[in-house]
Amino acid sequence: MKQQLTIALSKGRILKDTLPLLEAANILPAEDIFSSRKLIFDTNHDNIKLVVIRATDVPTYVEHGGADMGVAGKDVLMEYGAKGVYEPLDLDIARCKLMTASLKDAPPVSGRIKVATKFVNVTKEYYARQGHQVDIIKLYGAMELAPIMGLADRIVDIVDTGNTMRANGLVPLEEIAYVSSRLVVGKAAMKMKHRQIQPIIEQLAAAVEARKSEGK
Ligand code: PRT
Ligand code: MG
Repeated sequence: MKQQLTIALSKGRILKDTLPLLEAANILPAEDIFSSRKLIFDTNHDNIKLVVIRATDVPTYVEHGGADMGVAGKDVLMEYGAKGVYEPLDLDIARCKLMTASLKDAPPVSGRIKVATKFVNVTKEYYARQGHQVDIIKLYGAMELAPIMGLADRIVDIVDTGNTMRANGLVPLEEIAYVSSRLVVGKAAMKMKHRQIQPIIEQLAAAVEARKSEGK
């Protein structure tokens, strides 16, 4: 008998790059995810369901077994510090960098650096490794605004083209991590549902390779 399998997908910008990979692994939602307000979707397999949730909630669902596997950005996984999940595959989508940044002509900071970010854990760890004392200011969005308003000396945020930072008079300084989206699998699921999960990992890996050789 086939066991039920639930895959947690990050809604937002990762989703549209995730669906073609799932399709290449022959997992197709039964209806259009983008035009629906549902949170749970049937697929072309009786035993496979998709849940579409906030990116930051994906590791939580997968670690606690609310979903068996999922797709999340490395930034989100680093910040969550997921110990209860395996990360068997780099899906090579939604690539970007986690960087520190400051105002373009910011004078050097003397003493403790004030850093605004939503990546509190990653930021703490990064500056600790550099031997810097920092005060972290947790924000939930629009980190770019913080230095402009005098709230912080630095920010830690995601950079892709750099346009957002440039438009706000900021310059990226140091790269903390390369980010792309990863397939994650719960430790319990990997053990109990290995026969179902392993072929999906392999098909997704093949889809990632195919996409790479198309030069995407
Ligand atoms: O928006 P919400 O709070 O619900 O959740 P979220 O922000 O976590 O979700 P979403 O959909 O915005 O992003 C999900 C994931 O996409 C992130 O966790 C990253 O792994 C990945 N990703 C890839 C990005 C970007 N590229 C990206 N450019 N996430 C965010 N951005 C933002 C960035 O925060 C900044 O505001 O885009 C802006 C920078 O882009 P450039 O091109 O101007 O440099
Ligand atoms: Mg967002």
